[in-house]
Formats: sequence, structure tokens, C-alpha cells
Amino acid sequence: MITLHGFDTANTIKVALLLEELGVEYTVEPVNIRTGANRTSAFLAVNPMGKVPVIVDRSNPKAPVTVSESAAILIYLAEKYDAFLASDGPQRAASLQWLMFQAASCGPIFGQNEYWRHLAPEKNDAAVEHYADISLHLLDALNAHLANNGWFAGDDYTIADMAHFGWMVRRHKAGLHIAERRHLRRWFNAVSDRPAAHRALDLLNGLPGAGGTKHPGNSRPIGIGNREAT
Ligand SMILES: N[C@@H](CCC(=O)N[C@@H](CS)C(=O)NCC(=O)O)C(=O)O
Repeated sequence: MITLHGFDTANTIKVALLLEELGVEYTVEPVNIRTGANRTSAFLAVNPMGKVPVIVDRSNPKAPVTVSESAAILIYLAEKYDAFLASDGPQRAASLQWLMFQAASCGPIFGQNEYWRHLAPEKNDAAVEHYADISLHLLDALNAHLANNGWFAGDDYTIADMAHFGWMVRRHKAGLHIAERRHLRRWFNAVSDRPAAHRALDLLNGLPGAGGTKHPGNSRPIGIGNREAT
């Protein structure tokens, strides 16, 4: 049995989506990061970094496996179940490239964009503009790639798509727009339409304390209601 420690966050969405796609048995242990539940000694014992998501895989009760960092979790699960990631060759390389691009470039920049727009205690126009500019550039890069590829790794839906879905669901919170980027919008709607995406978002939206607001841009739930009109 797998336990997912998480909340209604961009990084948890990725993992919940993969678990739903795999159809494996798992439970969610809610960690309300907005009330500091991720800084308790109990949670720090699970992940000393104090961040969600984390999974604990107790398939072998004598040797439970704990994995944090959403990209590492996606790779761990894809390899364990031999699904949504090619075992070798160019398609695996493409999946990993776009997965890493999400984890190392898009995620951190979109997070900074949200912070400087809505959460920083002092307004800083230069920071707002800086992160907004880079975010637009990243969205354009995703859109350009998807102009020639059905999915991030080409013909097959893989963990790279699940990774990008997390922040795209929460895009309103960082003021990101995809309506004018038609390839990105087409891709986003295709993932949104998957039954596993509905189940994952419903599950996370239903966690106790989910949907809390720190700023007006956060008031929108992370549900499928965010599907873009075509
Ligand atoms: N690189 C990590 C980032 C994880 C992360 O930043 N998680 C956020 C929520 S999406 C969190 O736990 N924030 C709480 C905090 O840092 O206090 C990943 O991809 O999993």
C-alpha cells in the first residue's frame, strides 16, 4: 500500500494523477501547508525538507520506501509499475528532459511569480516583472514544443505530461494564461479530460482544509473547472 502525503498543490497533483492513472491502491495523508502542518516533527520525520509531496511505499512492510521530490516520485512509480515512461531510448530521454524542465525551470519560476505577485510582504515591481517575463517565455516554449508534438515526449502520454499538468491546473494563481497559446491549451484540455485527472483533482480538493486562500488569486479551486474554452 502506498501513502501519499500531500495537499491541493501543484506538486501533489502530479503524483495523485499518476497514482490514479496507474489504478493502484493508495491513501492520502493530508498535510495542510497553509497551517504549517509540514513543519511538525511528525512530518519532518517523513521528509526533513518539510515539503509535499512525499510517498511511503509499504509494499514490502519490512523495507518501506520513502520518496520525496515530485519528479523523483514520478520516476519511481513509473519504473515500479513499468508504465508512462519508456524503459530506454529516445522516448525515455524526451520524457526525462521535459520532466526535468518542469521540475527545475517551470515549477520554481512559476512559484516565484506567484510569490512576488501575491504573497511577498513588500511590493517589488522589478521582481514581479522579472518573473512574469520569464514565465511568459517558458509558456511560449511549452506551446512551441506542443505545436509539433501531441504530448511532451511525442506520441505517448507520459510522466512528463503529468508533471506539467500540476502547475497548469494552478496557473491562475500565478497569473499565467494559456488561452492564447493554442497548442498548450489543446494539450491541457486533453489531460483535463482524462478520468484520472478528474479523480485526482476531486480527491485533493476534498481534503480537509483544501482550497484555503492566502490571496485573491488563490480563491479559485484547483478543479477541472479550470479547463480552457476551445
Ligand atoms: N521540488 C519539490 C518542491 C516541493 C514544494 O515546494 N512543495 C510545496 C507545495 S507545492 C511545499 O511543500 N511548500 C511548503 C513549504 O515549503 O513550506 C517537488 O517537486 O516536489
